[in-house]
Amino acid sequence: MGYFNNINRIQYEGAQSTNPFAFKYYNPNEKIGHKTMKEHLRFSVAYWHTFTADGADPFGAGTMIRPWSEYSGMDQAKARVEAAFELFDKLDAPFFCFHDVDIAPEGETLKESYNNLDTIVKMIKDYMKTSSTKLLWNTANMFTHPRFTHGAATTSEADVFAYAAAKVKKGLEVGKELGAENYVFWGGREGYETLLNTDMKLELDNLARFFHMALDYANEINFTGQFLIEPKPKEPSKHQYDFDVATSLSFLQKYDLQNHFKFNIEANHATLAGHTFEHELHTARINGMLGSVDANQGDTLLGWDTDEFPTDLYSTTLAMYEILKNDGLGKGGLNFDAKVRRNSFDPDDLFHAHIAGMDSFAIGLKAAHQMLEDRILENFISDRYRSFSEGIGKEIIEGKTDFHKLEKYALGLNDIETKSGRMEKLKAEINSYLLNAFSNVRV
Ligand code: XUL
Ligand code: CO
Repeated sequence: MGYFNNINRIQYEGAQSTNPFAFKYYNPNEKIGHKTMKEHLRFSVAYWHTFTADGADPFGAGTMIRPWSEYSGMDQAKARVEAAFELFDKLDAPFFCFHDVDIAPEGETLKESYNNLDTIVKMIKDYMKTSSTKLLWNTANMFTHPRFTHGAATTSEADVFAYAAAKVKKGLEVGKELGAENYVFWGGREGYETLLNTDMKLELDNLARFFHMALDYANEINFTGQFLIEPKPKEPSKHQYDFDVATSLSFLQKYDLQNHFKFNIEANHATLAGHTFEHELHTARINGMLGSVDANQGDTLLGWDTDEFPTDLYSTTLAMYEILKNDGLGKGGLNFDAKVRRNSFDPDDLFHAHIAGMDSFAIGLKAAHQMLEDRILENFISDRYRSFSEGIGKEIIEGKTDFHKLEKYALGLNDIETKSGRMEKLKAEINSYLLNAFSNVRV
């Protein structure tokens, strides 16, 4: 007995296929450069959106038709595990991710929550013995329960800080048990609503204390996963401390944490911060801090975190460009922190959504790989900055100038020549790479 009985294993059928339950562009074993698509893309299914969420929004009840809805409590949690591994297998998903409360219901007490978690973790571990799907990361949900209303590590209540520490301690133990490649910290309520009641310095100092204690405990139990911070500027907090990569990086540097963390970059969080997805990936990359990706997209007409499945090929191309320039994601992956729309309520939609996301990143990978092979941006950029590799520019770079010398040089200048930035030409070039990525797979 299965949960998705009408669906077989999703196969790559190529761009001509009209089968909605087939990959058109994602061909797991196809080599792009020195790695297969599967190795480049390291796709992951997010447990919360796909198995736990019911489609409820602030204006209406859940809509999702799910074969496990007929159960409740721990029975439902167990049914979800069965369904999850069926879906992972049918998509041949290399990874999955979860929060503690996605997989097991919270009990009346912390002890009871631990017991529920232990039961489900044991079940997941059994499934993982025969499944090829691994755990990309797990995390603790420290934002849903009312106790976290003032935050978790940045709360005004010491008891809540202790409770949050216990949840992360348990999360690291669970991560170790299941062989997690990473552990994620997303500070949903680590921020403030108003400065009128907030001791920001104490809250930030406490957040750093919390991270140091988490690192100490990971060392103590020999948890070898990578620690990731997932920046987001707002929602649910009005102002979240991990606003974006640049802000979070300066926090990590101030508290001597930068060598122990990387970033999990989410597309829709980037746009909420007023950045592009590629800006956040780029900022992380040039600082050696790009760890993993929550692959989704926002809606330009809506100002909140819509978590749509990624289908914008321009964005997946520029994202894959950054990831390839980073020489891949290492222990990280492309986690679909994405949900089907409230009115895409059939179980089939879960497959359509993942197929769409996987195909979109496969196209992005192909286009970006070719752009890099041909060095179209690299050549343009190195030419654009050529003035810094000769003459006065070279002296600036080599530290051989000062303001006296530069002033003397500037006084001797008659005409300063500037060159065009050629943005439109570059954009048109990217379009042709995207179209070629399509036509390549058609032959
Ligand atoms: C919320 C979000 C989270 C994190 C994990 O916007 O992205 O699901 O990815 O807590
Ligand atoms: Co996320």
